Amino acid sequence: MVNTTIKTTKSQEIFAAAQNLMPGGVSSPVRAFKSVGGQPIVFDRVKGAYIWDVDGNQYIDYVGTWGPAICGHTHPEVITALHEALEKGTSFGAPSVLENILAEMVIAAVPSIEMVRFVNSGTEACMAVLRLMRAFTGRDKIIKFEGCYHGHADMFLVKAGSGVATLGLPDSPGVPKSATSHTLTAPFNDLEAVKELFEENSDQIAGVILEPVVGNAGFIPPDAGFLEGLRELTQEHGALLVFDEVMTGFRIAYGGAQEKFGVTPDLTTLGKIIGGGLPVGAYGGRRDIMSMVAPAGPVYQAGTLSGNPLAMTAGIKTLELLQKQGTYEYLDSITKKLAEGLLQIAHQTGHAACGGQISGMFGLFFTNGPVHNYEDAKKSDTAKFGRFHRGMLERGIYLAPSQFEAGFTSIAHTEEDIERTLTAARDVMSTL
Ligand code: KE4
Repeated sequence: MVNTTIKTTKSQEIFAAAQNLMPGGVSSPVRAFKSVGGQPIVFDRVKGAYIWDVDGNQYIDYVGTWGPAICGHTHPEVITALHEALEKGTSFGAPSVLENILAEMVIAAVPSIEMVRFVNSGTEACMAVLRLMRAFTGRDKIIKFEGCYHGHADMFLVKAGSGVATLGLPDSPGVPKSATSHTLTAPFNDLEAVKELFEENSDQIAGVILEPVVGNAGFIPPDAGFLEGLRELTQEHGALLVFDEVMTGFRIAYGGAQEKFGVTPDLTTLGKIIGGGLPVGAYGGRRDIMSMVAPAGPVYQAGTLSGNPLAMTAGIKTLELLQKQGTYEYLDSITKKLAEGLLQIAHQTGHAACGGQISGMFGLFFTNGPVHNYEDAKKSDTAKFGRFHRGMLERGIYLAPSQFEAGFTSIAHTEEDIERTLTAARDVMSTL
């Protein structure tokens, strides 16, 4: 039996104090462990595939600060580059060559992107891309998919995923009906539903935005033909196709899900990995559309720290590291071993479970499945997921604290880490 008692005294003290200072004691809801129960862990430091809490407990980290740490935390080459950049300043609020360098890398990598604008978060990127879609087409309505999360801007908080799904807040208070009246939703992987929405709202739909591989309702890949079908439908109706690759960008493949699946959208949003762990977001796409963004065009969007030298530096170095030969083959191989191992153990220990992985992104649902959309995902035994999460935490494995999130590996995770994780999973699942 692996040691199953961890000391969390300091975590508890710090989190208790935090709850008096910040709503829920956190800077982002999903961190509060609401859907998995128990005491959130307060962390102190990270390195490679590992994270340590304030009580000194070490964990194998499969959250990776929600995706950015694909090269492992505090990669020495990223840290060195940041030290050098720090000496030259933390923010200019003015053009820097670093923005050119990262922009060139993003444009070279992502099939849909001919021009790009940097912002400070995925939420900002999605907000801006929505405004741009509407300006370019002169139409107001958009289609999003149930369970997909595109940040916390009002117009997206309709049957959203991630923390919204976790907290059961599909339509958060404070979001006026006027903000969401143009937001249409359909089940993920349901082309017929999208066709109907276009027929019912012909010539009014600016575009379709989706996570090409869903990570915010748990891990849900596209069914064969789904992305291609959306590409055809949007072209047929004069609407735009937007891939929100904030999570999948540079993770599913170096060129994102659009490279992996060979479907090129009109616009793409990015975040997470392109900032190497510093605050970043980006949106980009066809030159004729991006040329509408101020000051080149009339569509306004701005940001004090957009393109800041530290995020650009960390992003540049991270993408350089990802270009190394064999990166994505390695990510796919260790993550496949993890995902298949978890599934096999779940079935061997008598649990209904399904899941999968693509490259360094994976998921496990406690339901028979298959899971094609958010309704299917919601059939999962979230209480059992909570017990699984806690049991793995007690054995030194840190998984995303929600059934409605995806898991992430990095090039720093080793075969031994995967073996240790599967040993812990067997221990936990045999007692769930
Ligand atoms: P940020 O504003 O959190 O940088 O990005 C919003 C966003 C947009 N689009 C996709 C596909 C995303 O996954 C995200 C953010 N992802 C969540 C994790 N599911 C961030 C974690 C959190 O909210 O604390």
